[in-house]
Amino acid sequence: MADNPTATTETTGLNEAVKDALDNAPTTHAHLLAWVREMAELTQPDRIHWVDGSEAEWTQLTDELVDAGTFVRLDEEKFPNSFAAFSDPEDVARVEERTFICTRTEKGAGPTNNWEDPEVMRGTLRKKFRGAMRGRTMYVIPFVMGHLEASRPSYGVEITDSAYVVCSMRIMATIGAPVLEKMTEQNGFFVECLHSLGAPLAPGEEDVPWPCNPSKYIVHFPEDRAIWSFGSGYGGNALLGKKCYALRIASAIAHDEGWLAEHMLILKVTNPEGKSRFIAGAFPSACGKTNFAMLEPTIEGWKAEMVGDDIAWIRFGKDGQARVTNPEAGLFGVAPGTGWPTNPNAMRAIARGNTIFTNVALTDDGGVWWEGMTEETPEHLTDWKGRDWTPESGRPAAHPNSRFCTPIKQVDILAPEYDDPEGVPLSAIVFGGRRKTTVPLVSQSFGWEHGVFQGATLSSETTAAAKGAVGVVRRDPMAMLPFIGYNANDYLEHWVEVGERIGEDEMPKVFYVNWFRRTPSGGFAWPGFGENSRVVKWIFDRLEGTAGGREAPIGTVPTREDLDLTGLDVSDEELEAALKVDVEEWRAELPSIDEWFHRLGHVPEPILEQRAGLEDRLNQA
Ligand code: GTP
Ligand code: SPV
Ligand code: MN
Repeated sequence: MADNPTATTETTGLNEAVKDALDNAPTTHAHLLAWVREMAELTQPDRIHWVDGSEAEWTQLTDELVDAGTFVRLDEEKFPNSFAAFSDPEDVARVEERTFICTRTEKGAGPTNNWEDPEVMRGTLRKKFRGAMRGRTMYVIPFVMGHLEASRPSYGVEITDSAYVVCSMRIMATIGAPVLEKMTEQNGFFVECLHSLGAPLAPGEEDVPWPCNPSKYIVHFPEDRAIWSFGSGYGGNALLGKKCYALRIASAIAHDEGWLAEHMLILKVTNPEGKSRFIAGAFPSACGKTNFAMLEPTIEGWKAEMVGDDIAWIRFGKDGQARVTNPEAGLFGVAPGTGWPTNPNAMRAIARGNTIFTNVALTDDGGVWWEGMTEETPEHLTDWKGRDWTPESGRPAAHPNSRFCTPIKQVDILAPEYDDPEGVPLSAIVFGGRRKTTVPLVSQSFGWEHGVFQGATLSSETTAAAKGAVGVVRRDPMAMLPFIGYNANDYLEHWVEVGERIGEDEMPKVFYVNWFRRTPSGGFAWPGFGENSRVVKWIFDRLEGTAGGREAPIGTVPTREDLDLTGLDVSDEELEAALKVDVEEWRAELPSIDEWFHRLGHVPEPILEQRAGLEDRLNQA
């Protein structure tokens, strides 16, 4: 120590403000206090702010973000209490190639995740985080995913140096003083979520509106239930309660405890007789979950309400009944394509205000705009990069992964059951992807294992929700490829085992949809959005045992007569293209399924049997 007198002062010493914040912490939770102190010693913030989640705190932070140039305050009449943020152009989406699952063995992370030894990774990250919060405030956000009144609340604490993250977390989760109080009282376990932008400020150095670091690490330690995220301020990289906790860490917990943490929307459907059912849907990122969850039925007498739009925790009662909750309190929705004609429920929620927009375009009168928001394109905008924009600019005004972050309570079709800590009974699981060919509008699986096979081989064209090429077909098991916090083979095995444990009769029925199939001339074969209620009706009536269907090699599919097409404006060619099961197209699918299974390496036997069964049925067709 004597040789290196600066070691204590510079790397572990804490300034008076920080010491004070630790000594006067609003909690006696010993583990939390010790962890915050240790992280402060590592990251060296100028100040610590214990986030209480209050209105006054929101006002203070949003004012500061406006002053810093991170937020633009929107017109108070159009979007009350709402702000637009613009990220660094290199920090616009989840970074899958920089996302790691650090289990003790490489096998633990499996063939689909990036892996590093946890001790090696902690060493690497300690270097990255050392001094990373210099010149900044360390915010400590106590939060709960799901209900604070749950029998075992799912606590987390995010430490972050981003006020944008604090404001976004306040929308997306239940945060602040009430959570900390209960967590302290129960001495509750919490998931440690450490986040830094990785952009320390030297004394006197001027800040930028969107600090971040080109070197990014989104790291999970599932065995320790801990998350370390470095370098990005955007979405799922930084709002750690969402993908990192409620999917990656929670999926590992769910595997240990016998339940499912899934990338699914939850929809409540009520038929004209007043009977309600709940349906969950797993579609990959930017493939229609939020829109399906907020569907406005176009058929007489049917009602749809929303429970969740992105994440579902499915537990099984003693009676075997699957019950599902949405652990989130907000929507972090894709802006482009969200408009009055396609998703009026989202537009109404946003118009209530209290919303943070990121990477959308600004109108000249203090509003926001994105492609697909209105039928008419404004004549002049400021694009997401802050440049003048006109329809002649020849580039999108909003980033394709631009988002709105809005409290879920502002959704006026929110089902009252959203607030039930026990969750709602789940009748059906719908898988879906973005496929131009092959996959028909809807099919029903022959049973649980066949449904697991459909999910395991779910495929979709990639989107702008993650960095990398867009439009490439990839397999995305249960829409969870980027979010499984352990070995994907074990994950599939877990799905099979849950079905065996609960029994076929009690399990939700499984369907597979595709809203994105094209006609030979290139347009969408199916109009989608509200018209998807026709598919919902078929699914509902299949559950009731009242809808017809024909057995195709891939599952039971509706004929035209089985679907309610009253008043639907589609041509015969379009309908044919949407519904067709083309045996040749499906045969061509087999090698790519085999390639995928080869990559997985240890696909559970029942799923391989389903693969063989599909081939047999295709050969007989
Ligand atoms: P994440 O939030 O990334 O998980 O996305 P998501 O699955 O919630 O997707 P979202 O509902 O936001 O839709 C993504 C894009 O698909 C938007 O541009 C929508 O307009 C478009 N989309 C959604 N549903 C349909 C549909 O039924 N038909 C067509 N053609 N497009 C759709
Ligand atoms: C997704 O990509 O599935 C999202 C957006 O919902 S993010 O929160 O960035 O993961
Ligand atoms: Mn999502």
